[in-house]
Amino acid sequence: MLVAVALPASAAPGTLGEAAAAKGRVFGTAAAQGHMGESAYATTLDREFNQLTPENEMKWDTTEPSRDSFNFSAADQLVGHAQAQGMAIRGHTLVWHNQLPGWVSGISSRDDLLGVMRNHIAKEAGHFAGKIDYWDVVNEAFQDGSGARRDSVFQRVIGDGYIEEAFRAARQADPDAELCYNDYNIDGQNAKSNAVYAMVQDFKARGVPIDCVGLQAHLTLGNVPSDMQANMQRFAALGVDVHITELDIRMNTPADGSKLATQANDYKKVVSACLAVSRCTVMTVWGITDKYSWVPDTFPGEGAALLFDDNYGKKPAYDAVLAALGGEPGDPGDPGDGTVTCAYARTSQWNNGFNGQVTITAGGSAVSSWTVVMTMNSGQSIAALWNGSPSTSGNVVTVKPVGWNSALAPGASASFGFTASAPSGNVADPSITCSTP
Ligand code: 9MR
Repeated sequence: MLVAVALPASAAPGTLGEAAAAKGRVFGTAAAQGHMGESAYATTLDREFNQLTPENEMKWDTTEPSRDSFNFSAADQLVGHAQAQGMAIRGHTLVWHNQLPGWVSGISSRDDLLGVMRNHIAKEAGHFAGKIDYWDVVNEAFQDGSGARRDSVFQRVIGDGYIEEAFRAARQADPDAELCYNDYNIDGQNAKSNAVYAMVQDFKARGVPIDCVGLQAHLTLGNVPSDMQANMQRFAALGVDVHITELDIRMNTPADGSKLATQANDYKKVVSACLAVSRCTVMTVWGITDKYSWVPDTFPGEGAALLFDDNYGKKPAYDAVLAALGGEPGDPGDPGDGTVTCAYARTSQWNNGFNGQVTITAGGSAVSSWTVVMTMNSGQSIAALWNGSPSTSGNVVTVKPVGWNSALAPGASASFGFTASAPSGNVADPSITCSTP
């Protein structure tokens, strides 16, 4: 007997992570432990990305808030999640002037600060050893414009040598992780990226352990450096990998169709430049959804910088990145393809009536809309219904969304409530089924 099996029309990968993997690359995102309880956040993370960078949880003020007293709990949770999902993990970051506790910035003795920095690296990189694929060992140590070293307690008190000391300590603590220098505004060729280039060249010549350079790529609309690929290529030629570590492309808000189209094209340029350089192995966006991006807090009036909108909807930039990676949209996960489940709860009751709430939850794929059918018991009728649009035929009430609660990301929920009038004493619950769209 022949069995027919339905296969997708095309076998092209349907998510960013799958598409990147098919090209031998990694596509990741920054993620925050504080949002992991939001189901659409975690589902989008798990579905689309195969690399995770803790957004703040591994920074010095979190991991060593007071001298030699370490707390890795939030980072451990993110690392555990990433490991369970088979994601690569970027450690971010061991030595940085920002999010640095006051007890460190107040140190004025060179020996003391060098000891403190080595201890921090030994304990933190040691704690995560074996789990981290890449470490941002030193972050943002150069100034914009001149390419001079940035003023920081490390630079002032230890001097130029602090960076290589940090890399040596990191190699000792975790010999298996790739060790990166990470910075912003070094995406194209300029005074700052020239200074980083000279440092990497010098480290390579002297055997200071460095394996990769992270181009953060916090970009603005329409401004992908035209020499980004050439810049990555020159770093690669020094014998290091190149990672795009914090990609986002911000615009003046609100977004509109034309800005989103420009943004999509910008994202495509970045991904294509990376794919053209064999040592550009990792691409990471700085957040999953525009809702939680750092951009509006730092640049008021700007935002909409990521691949998913506030409601986890895929933006044109998402489609452009997926296409640039060789993937194809239209696989499960696109609106309308998914299924829903629904749950009913009676929230209150009285002698001749009751209140109920129905919650509709999308499965592993997004849905564009949903329908709930409620069969009421004899003599019952709907007196009021909110957050849903009812139509009644006999004892059957069909409820559709009200617009804003129609589309659901994978794992996301919508609910509506109602008041039913019932004959005295007959407050039995309706039976409820739900479907898409
Ligand atoms: O996204 C991070 C945000 O939540 C923090 O408040 C901010 C504090 O400095 O750091 C943000 O992440 C930065 C990253 O660690 C280093 N490069 C620049 C990023 C955006 O500011």
